[in-house]
Formats: sequence, C-alpha cells, structure tokens
Amino acid sequence: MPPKQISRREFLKWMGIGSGAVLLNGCTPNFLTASSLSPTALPAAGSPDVEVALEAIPGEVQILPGQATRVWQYRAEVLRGPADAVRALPNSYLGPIFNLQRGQTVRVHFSNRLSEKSIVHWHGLHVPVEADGHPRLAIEPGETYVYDFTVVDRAGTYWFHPHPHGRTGPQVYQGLAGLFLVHDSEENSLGLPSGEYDLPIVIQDRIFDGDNQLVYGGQGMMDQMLGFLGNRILVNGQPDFTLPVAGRAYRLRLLNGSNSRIYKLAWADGTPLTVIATDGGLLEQPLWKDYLTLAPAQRADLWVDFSGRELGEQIQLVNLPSAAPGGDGVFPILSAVVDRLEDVPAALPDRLSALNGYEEADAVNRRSPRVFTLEMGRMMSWTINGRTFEMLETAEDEVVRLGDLEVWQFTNQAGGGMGMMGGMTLPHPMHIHGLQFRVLERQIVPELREVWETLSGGFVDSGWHDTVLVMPGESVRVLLKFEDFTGLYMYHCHNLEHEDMGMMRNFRVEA
Ligand SMILES: [Cu+2]
Repeated sequence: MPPKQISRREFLKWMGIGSGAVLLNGCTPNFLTASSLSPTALPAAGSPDVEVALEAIPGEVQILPGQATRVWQYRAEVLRGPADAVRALPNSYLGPIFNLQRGQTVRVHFSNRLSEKSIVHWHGLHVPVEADGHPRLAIEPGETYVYDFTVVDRAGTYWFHPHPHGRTGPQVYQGLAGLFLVHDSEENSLGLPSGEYDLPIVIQDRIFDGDNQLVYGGQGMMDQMLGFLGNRILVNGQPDFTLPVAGRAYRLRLLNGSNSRIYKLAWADGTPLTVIATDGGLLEQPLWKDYLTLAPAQRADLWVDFSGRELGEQIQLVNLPSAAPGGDGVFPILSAVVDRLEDVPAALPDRLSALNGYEEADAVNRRSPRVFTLEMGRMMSWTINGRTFEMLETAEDEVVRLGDLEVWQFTNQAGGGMGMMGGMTLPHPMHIHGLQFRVLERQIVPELREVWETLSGGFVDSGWHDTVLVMPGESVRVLLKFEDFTGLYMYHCHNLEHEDMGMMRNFRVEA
C-alpha cells in the first residue's frame, strides 16, 4: 500500500485536536537588531585542508521508467585535499556526500546556478554565523558564496540543504540535499562497519505526474497547514529501493530528508532495530527499539546484522501506522536482499562513546526554562511565541549569552491560536541551528496521550540532537550551550512547509 496523501477527513481530525482549549495571544514587541549583524566573514588565512566547489544546478535524471525527471542537483568537485573528501551518492541525483575528519578546515565555494536565490545550511554543524546559511545570506543566480569553517563536531551523520526564506521546501523537494559525514578517532577505534558496509539511506516522499515530473503541493492551504505529503517513497532518490547486502553487519545511516512526513520505521519481521547514533553522532551504548520514530531532518544510524540470514532472503524495512499526518497504513521503505554470504564476525561494541554531557545539567534544569510556545496563530500561520519569521529580528526573549548553558522548552499548544483554524495542532520537529543539544524530558497532556503513544515508543532521546519532535500537547525540554560563536542563528520547525510559512525565528548569541 502506498503512503497516503492527506485526506480531508484526516485534515479535519488534526484540526479537531485540542479544540476547546484556552486561546492564547502571545504577541509581544520585537526589537530590530540589524545593526548588530556582522559582515560576511573573510576567508580564513592560509590554505584549508579541504576545498570544494559546490554548485546547485537544474538537471534531468532517470527515476521512473520512461521520461526523465527534471530535478535540481548539488554537484561538487574537490579542489584541494583528499579526493574522497566528496563522493557521489551511487545512482542518485541526491548528494553528494562530504567525508571529513574532525579537526579539518574546510572551504566551500557555493555557486548558485538555479533561477532563484539560494544558500546552503550545514545542518547540525557547529559553525560560525557566516557559515550557517541564514536566509539573509542567500545569493542570487550566478553568484558564489564562500564558506570557511573547521569541522569541530563529533563523528556523525550531518547533512546540508538550501535555506532561502520561503523557498526551502520547494528547493529540497526538487532534489537539493546531501550528506556531511564526520569521522573521528573515537569512532575509528570501534571497528564499526565501514566502506561499502556503511551506507547512507535518505528517505523522502514524492508525487510524480503522468510525465514523470515531480509535483510539489506545498502551495494549497491544506499542504501548507499540514506540510507536503507524497504518495511514493524514494530512498536515495530511487523508487522501490532494493539493497543487495552480504550476510554480515552493516551500518545504515538513516536521514529523513522528507519535507514533512514523520516515519515510524520497523523491520517487517519484527526484529528490533539496533540504534547506534542520532543527529549528533554515536550514543553511549547501542539501544534496541521495536520501531524508530524519525521526524524530518532527523538522523539515526542503525547497526544491522544480516549474518544469520539465508542467501536470497529479503528483509523489509516498513513504515508502521501512526497518528502522524498521512501515517495510516503500512507501506514499504526498502528491501535488503542477501546476495552473498561472508564469514565476517559481527561484533557490536557494548560501549560506543563517552558522551561528555554537561555536568551542571541537573542544576540548570531546576531553573525556569526559556519557553517557546508553538501554535496556530492569527492569519492561519504557525507561530513560535505568537511570532512568525522576520529576517533580521530577535525579540527580547531570543537573545542569549555566549557560554551560557540553558534549558529551552518547546510547548506544542493543544488548541492554541485564534480564528477558524484555532483548534489545529500538529507535530512540529524543532531544529536549532549551530549546535547539538540534549533532550532532558517530555510531558504530554493527558487528553493527547493516546495520539502521542502511537509514536513515542520510537523516540531516541539519548545522545545528541539538533532536531526534536514535539507532539501535539507535548512539552519537550532540551539542554543547550552557546559556545564559540556570537551572532544571529535560527531555530524553527523543520516541517519545511511550516518553516516556509514563517514558523522560524532568529536567536542572537551575545558576548
Ligand atoms: Cu511545524
């Protein structure tokens, strides 16, 4: 069964959630901060370890039988450094994949060969504001933007995608997304599956028309409210994705690269999923899940052992039904087929990483958190503390101090907002730029616990994250620290249609 597009019935179901709850008008004055913006950083002195030319261009690729599909693509070329610093995602228009070592310095020359503005955001990486891809930095067609940064993050599966205001959804949808893999010595010492046994799995949903062209909803009111939902699953840009595997252990790096679809992933035969990493790299120790909830922009690395399988055996990864929009029904994500047996012992380490959390966490968590309320506002737009995106603005409660450790609480207000759409509540995957955070705790209102429980068993809250799913009626507290860089960063919903509608705000780190 193919995944469902949103039905009117389902739309009304989500609209009805929490209706009758208290109306809340959280509008407060905003303060202009344009004068505090720093100019584009000059390239760092000296030669970087890795220098890459990256361009976004229109292209045509064979996705379905018959007519080729028009897409937008990133293409990269290594100008300096190891040749494998960038590689293509095999047989895919997505990608490329950056392959870097922690500590390396990087320069990327991004050239916009599209017909509209764009800019690249390095999702999950701790980089200076000039390298963060804020929409104010979007460049015109024909222009080039130079990024300079040092890879300071832990080994992990990061990614990159466009971030121009109002056009992120359509640009990602047309094919602009790639992976940014970081490696380090801690990870190397574990002997995890590597090379051809370490595979990216980018999951997206799409709609094709009769001429094999991509159809982006995202324009109609229902699409914007709910987010785009496709009726066809692509993995690494390919439909009906089949992965030939050897009978041995693999590392699968899952990225939910969909605009808005939330997945509830499980092996069809009921084998538990072995999760070894989240957005910000390895967990302290592996954990086992009956199913995994993966919201847009989230990553999870799976350790998969095919060694007990028979030659020719097919193992299917499926999406299970949940209360997420478009989430009713079971549908396949990919099939792994054992096409050769290898006598390689599968050794999964008990202990993966020293996580180095913040020791002060408990004390900080006892203080009042900085609260961000998510709700449908007036004018039928999704808001954060009653506000929508303004390019250069930060409000009083969006200014933080360099070096501070804080608790942020995202509260998904059930039934908040005003006007005819006032009763609508949806899940929001909240993303904070420029850092990784820890998830401290979750609270769900009793009347929405049943909805919550269709996905909550699949949350992986340990480890480091840059995106956290906040369900209707839920409050999630995260611990974050503002280190190294000052300036204007952003936090927003990573449902790309919500983001494009303005469910996005700046926060400013001040010295
Ligand atoms: Cu949202």
